[in-house]
Amino acid sequence: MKRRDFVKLGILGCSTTFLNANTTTVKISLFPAFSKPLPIPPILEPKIRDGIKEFNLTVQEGSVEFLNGAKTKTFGVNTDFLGPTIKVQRDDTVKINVKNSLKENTVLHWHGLKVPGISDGGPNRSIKPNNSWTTQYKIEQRASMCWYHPHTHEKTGYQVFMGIAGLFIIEDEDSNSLNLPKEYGIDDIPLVFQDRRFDMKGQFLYKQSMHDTMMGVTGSISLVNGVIDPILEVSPKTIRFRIMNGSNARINKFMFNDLREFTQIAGDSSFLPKPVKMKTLLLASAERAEILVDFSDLAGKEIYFGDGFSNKPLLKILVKNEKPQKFSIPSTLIEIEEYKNVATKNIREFTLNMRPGWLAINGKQMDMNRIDEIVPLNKVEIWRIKNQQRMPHPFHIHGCSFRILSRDGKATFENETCLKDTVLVYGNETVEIAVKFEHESTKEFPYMYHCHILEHEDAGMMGQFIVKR
Ligand SMILES: [Cu+2]
Repeated sequence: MKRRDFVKLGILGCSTTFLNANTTTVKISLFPAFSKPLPIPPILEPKIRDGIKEFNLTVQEGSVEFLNGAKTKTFGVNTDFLGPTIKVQRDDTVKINVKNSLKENTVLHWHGLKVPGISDGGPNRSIKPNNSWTTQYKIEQRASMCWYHPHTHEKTGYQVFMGIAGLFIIEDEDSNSLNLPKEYGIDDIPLVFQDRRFDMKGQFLYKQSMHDTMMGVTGSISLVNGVIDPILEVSPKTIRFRIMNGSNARINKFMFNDLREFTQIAGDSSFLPKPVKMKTLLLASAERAEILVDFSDLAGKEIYFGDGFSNKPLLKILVKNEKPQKFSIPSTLIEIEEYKNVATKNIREFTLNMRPGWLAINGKQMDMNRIDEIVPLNKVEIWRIKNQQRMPHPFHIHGCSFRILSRDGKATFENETCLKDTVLVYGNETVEIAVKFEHESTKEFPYMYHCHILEHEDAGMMGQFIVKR
């Protein structure tokens, strides 16, 4: 980590050379770095009818001035880009009406939610333009930050890149009773990190080549909650960040420019058993983490949160000049009893395959007319995921959460001892997980397992499975 470079970039902002190139007639430039406030996705208020929380989500076209002088065409949910946050309690019953106002098919998938296949929003549940889909399910899982995004057959990457994604926060008895910062947008702050590539006219430049399919689409411009280089103002106290890597393909190594220590308390699908201290946090596409950061030493000062791989500041944090407040982090968080009784004979193996132009799992590319696995309901199985290339792949499974049992036979990292729904399988690595499905999925509406590099998913690194008694 070249710390000095990171700090320097933070002050000077990014180069504007490319976007000022004189081949375009449109005058586009970056806004001055760290000039716009961080937007907080609003919490969507449900209508409550007969005890059911009803949410309306409209997937629509929009436009956003990400760059100075250009209106970028976008997609969003109830707005131009990204979507509102859904916040529910465990045991709530929710009804969600999804309306498609795009000119193309789409669907919303509830990433991380343990819901039956019929409600899951996979590619088989395609919503035509000007059509709607209503689904209803009960929230039966632990406190966590899940999310929703499209899962349209062969177009997931494009539609996510255009902006369709939103957070889905679940609270439960643990999260309500633990002593943690809980004021949404004040000291409990959602951060959706994405990267984008733009063309000379300031439009998103999605998949262009075989290289994009193989490496995944990345861009040199970073967005946090839909804004380039935002600023966040906080009090000099401990702040909780709920972080999501919402990029199509990029892996982030999150860190502060002064290399300060912070504490991870939760991952994809639950809190950790106990807090884990760290200076860098690695998240692949679709992974989430909650961290606590103590800013009590920084009253009246500023600090940058950024990515150590690209050596780039992503968020400027201004700490108010107020009386600092000390906070003591709980020493333990939750007990995880899930998926302990593994029947070792139930091992299911998934090998990730990659050749130029061909991405597959167990030698088969995604086929909507083929069911790849039939999995028994309510039985803990071991799934063994083998990566035989150098490129890491984030492997995601619908309709469940799981525990990571091992990486190449060794215990996984301490900050992955929570429940997960996506696991980064490193190059030439074999990961074993313990997983159980508590809902059924059918041939008509099967669950998916896939690589969450969305260009890999769309190119065939995905399979379908049924869960039945
Ligand atoms: Cu992949």
